Amino acid sequence: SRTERAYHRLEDIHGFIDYMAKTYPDICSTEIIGYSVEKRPLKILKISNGNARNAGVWIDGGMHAREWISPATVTYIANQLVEGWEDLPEHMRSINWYIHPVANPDGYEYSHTTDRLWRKNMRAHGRQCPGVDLNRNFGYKWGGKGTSASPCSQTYRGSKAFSEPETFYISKFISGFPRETFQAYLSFHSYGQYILYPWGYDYQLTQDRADLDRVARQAGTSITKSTGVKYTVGSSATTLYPAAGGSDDWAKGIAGIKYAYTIEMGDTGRYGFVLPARFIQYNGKDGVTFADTVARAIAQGR
Ligand code: 0X9
Ligand code: ZN
Repeated sequence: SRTERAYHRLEDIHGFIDYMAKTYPDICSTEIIGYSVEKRPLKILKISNGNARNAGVWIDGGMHAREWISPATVTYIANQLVEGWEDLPEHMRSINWYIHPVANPDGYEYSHTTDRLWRKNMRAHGRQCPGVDLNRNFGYKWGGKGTSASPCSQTYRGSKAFSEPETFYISKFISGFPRETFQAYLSFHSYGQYILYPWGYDYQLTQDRADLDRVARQAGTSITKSTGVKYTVGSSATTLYPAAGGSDDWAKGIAGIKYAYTIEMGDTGRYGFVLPARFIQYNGKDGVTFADTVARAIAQGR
């Protein structure tokens, strides 16, 4: 089938999710896990062979409004999983996939209509600047390094952990499952071509750093083999900068999800956030390779 070469508005992405659930009811279903500050639905697509005992993998995109390649990549992954389901390797069909392409729907729409480089959500603060950085609002080491208490900052952490519905409902949804359910939490961002693992809040590393690093490097190698694109692998704080309150740290530190990654998609800065749509296909393929690698690691139980 024809590959789309355009960035889509929220309505279209949600329409795609609904279409998937309608067309492939045996493996797809949708759920609204909550509503954003401006009351837009927080909509996810579940893809599964129906076995409730499967390991779960959470994938989100669009937490930062201007990172348009992220929802595009996540939507591409969903499409490849569903359209190619019968031909997928067993390790990918025995995962329950939970896919949330636009985690910041208000900001995403604002970046289309008003300010292309908008990052945060659309929380109003009276006469002060609007917006909370959702990736500083999660409840692990909230308020630490790389976060700001000023509403006008691009990295404003919010008034308290999970003050924002967009982060609160993700944590609520995941916390509603038995603790062993989710084995991976993949958060897609841009840009820079990095595969990052905890911690983000500080330079320390996790006990199982070797596992996180090995799977990340496997993914990086497979990606380079398939599209030629290179990703830099390392912990968030050491590779990028320390920043507390990220979704990945919460997934690892509180939800107990083993494979917690933030993937910074392309490019490395030529176009940055304003990446032309002709690059969607490369990024989409790389996203699928990443999901494949993580699913394989889960199947191997390490
Ligand atoms: O700063 C961020 O939130 C992410 N980079 S971005 O350019 N997309 O804004 C990196 C987040 C890495 N993870 C943590 N710091 N926990
Ligand atoms: Zn981001």
